[in-house]
Amino acid sequence: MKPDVLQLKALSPQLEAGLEAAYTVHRPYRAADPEALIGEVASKIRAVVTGGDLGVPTELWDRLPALETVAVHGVGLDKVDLDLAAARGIAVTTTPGVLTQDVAELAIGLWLSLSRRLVSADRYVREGRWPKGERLPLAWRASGRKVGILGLGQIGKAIAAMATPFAASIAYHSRRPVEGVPYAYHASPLALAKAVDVLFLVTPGDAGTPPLIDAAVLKALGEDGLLINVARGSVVDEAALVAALADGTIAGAGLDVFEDEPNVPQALLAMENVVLQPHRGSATVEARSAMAALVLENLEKHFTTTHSSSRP
Ligand code: 8YV
Repeated sequence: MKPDVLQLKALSPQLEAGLEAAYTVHRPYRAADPEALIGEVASKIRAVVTGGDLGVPTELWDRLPALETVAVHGVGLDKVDLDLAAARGIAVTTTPGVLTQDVAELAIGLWLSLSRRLVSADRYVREGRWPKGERLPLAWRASGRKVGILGLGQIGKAIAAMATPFAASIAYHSRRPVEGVPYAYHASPLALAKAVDVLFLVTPGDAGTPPLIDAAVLKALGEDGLLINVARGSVVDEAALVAALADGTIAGAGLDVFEDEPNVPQALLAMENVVLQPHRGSATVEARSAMAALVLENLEKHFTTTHSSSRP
């Protein structure tokens, strides 16, 4: 009998087909009554497939007594209760390595778009303002800026490597100094913000702790400072960020993630000094294809090696 899998969000056709081939897949997000569907199948669900952006809603754990594994399509674990999973012996897997370059590229892209005003200049052309001779403010040179990276993991290191040809210097803050890197370490997000012009956020989110980037850090980044967030909305005090962008405390922001996705604060939509993306860091053909393969591999490993003998 195929194991029963609960898929919590829409995923690529490649991944959905792979899931269907090996499992009995239940998709509450597509059901007319998601609650009723979960109620019907909950007792037999052995695996949950979810995104890093969505995780596993707190109330779901208790409803899934037969749950053995959670396969995350992504690398973020901030919305998966790892303590609870460990206490119940539930294996949690992610898709590391295959989206590193893609998220780093988007971060660099946001920086360049913001500095060179690519998105607002594109709007200027499309809206027919060029022939009218309307004024378009000058952009800023990206090269020669001091770059800071909050979170020097795999993606942080990839951003540092990609930023190297542009940057005057690269510095970082992580919980601990990272061995063997040529970048200056700062002991806190505040110290890092003070020292740099462009601050990239790539640190894991943690909704349970106060945001690392608050009004004081934004003030330290300063009026010429740019903030690029490809991590999680929870890393930033979003209200403080909106205020800092509105009153010129910082110059601009490139944002791929938000506190309450897919809801983006209305105030940001009207600002020219922001570039906004709908959580697209890993959204390339290449990364998503490799992520799909890895989710299937992680599930297959679980069901063929770990548990096949213990279940009928
Ligand atoms: C995805 C992510 O957008 O890796 C993560 O944690 O947030 C992203 O890669 C998401 O997980 C896709 O399902």
